[in-house]
Formats: sequence, structure tokens, C-alpha cells
Amino acid sequence: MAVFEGTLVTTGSPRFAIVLGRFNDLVTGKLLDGCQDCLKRHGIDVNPEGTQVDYAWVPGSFEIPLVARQLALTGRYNAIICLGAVIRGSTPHFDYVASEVAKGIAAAGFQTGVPIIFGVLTTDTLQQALERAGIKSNHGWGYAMNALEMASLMERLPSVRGSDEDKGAARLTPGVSMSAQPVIDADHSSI
Ligand code: INI
Repeated sequence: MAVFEGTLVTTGSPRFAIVLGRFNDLVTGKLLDGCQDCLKRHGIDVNPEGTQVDYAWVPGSFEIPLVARQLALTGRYNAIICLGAVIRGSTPHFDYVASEVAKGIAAAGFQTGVPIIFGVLTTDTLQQALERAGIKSNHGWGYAMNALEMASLMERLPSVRGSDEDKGAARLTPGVSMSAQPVIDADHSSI
């Protein structure tokens, strides 16, 4: 039998999308800095004018799943990184936003077959969020590592039964030919 493991070494020219919330951008901007630093040091061109990383800003974390799912459905990306910061206030609003963004990101990944990284901090205070966005450590760095690993792992897993690859078609070259290929059937029947 086999052990499947992703690496952190990129081959080819993998493509990533980063979806990030403007809400609490003091925090999400720092997560983005950490994320870009990690990708860059692993050989990824993070320039928005380049061919490897696209960026989508959304108003707040609640909007992240919708946009991540739509990007995933294009088949252009090897992984998508979602960055947000949900900070508890004095009303129950936090619980609704935190719960929906977590469920939505998980659903988007399941529905599309594209790894979607949950890089949304959920904290009780701004201080706790900042500590995780650069003051003590920067979780953005780790989320980028997760994306690199998952992108690599998905390439190594056996193909889905009945897929083009399974039928003997040439394996997709990430970031090159994937753009023309739907990740899933139009009616989502292969999910
Ligand atoms: N969005 C966040 O990303 N973080 C928060 O802490 C937050 N709080 O606390 O309100 C937040 N709210 C906005 C929400 O994500 C939506 O953008 C808004 O409700 C419009 O749909």
C-alpha cells in the first residue's frame, strides 16, 4: 500500500488565490504579509501582476466562502488561502460570522475538490489576533505552508474514479493547463 504526503518544494508553476477580508485589516494585512513572505521564499511569484497568485478582497469574513468557492470552481488554482480575523465583541455577532465562515470554507473545499485553507483567526481580543499576526508569530506564514503542502499532496493522490485522468488522459500540469479544465462536472455530480 502507500503513504501519501505533500512536500513543500514546488515543481512546475502552481497557482494560488488568496481571499482576504477587509474587516480588521490591521490584522488581515499582517496575515497577508506573512503569507506572501512564505510563498516568496518557496519560489512562488507573489506579484499580483504575475501568473502565480491572484488576490480577492472581500468586505468581511462572512463573504470569504462564496468568493473562495467561485475561484475554486474555475479550476485555475492548486490551492486557495482564506485570510480573515473575527474578533469577539459585546454581541453574539462574532458567533454567527465565525461559525459561517468556518462551515462555508469547509463546504467550498468539499464541493470543489480544491484545497481551501482556513486562515481565519477567531479570537476574543484584538491583542490575541495581533499576537498571531506578527507580534509573536505570524500564522499567515503557516497558512501558506499548509497551502503548499496541500497543493502538492493533491497532485500525488490517486485520481478520482471516472475522472479524465483515470481514463488515461494526460495528467494536468498545475498552473499551466489546469485553467482550461473544470475541476468538477458542471452538475457537481462527481463530488
Ligand atoms: N467580519 C470579520 O471579518 N471579522 C469580524 O470580527 C466581524 N465582526 O465582528 O463583525 C466581521 N463582520 C462583518 C461580516 O464578516 C460581513 O462582512 C458583514 O456582516 C456583511 O455581510
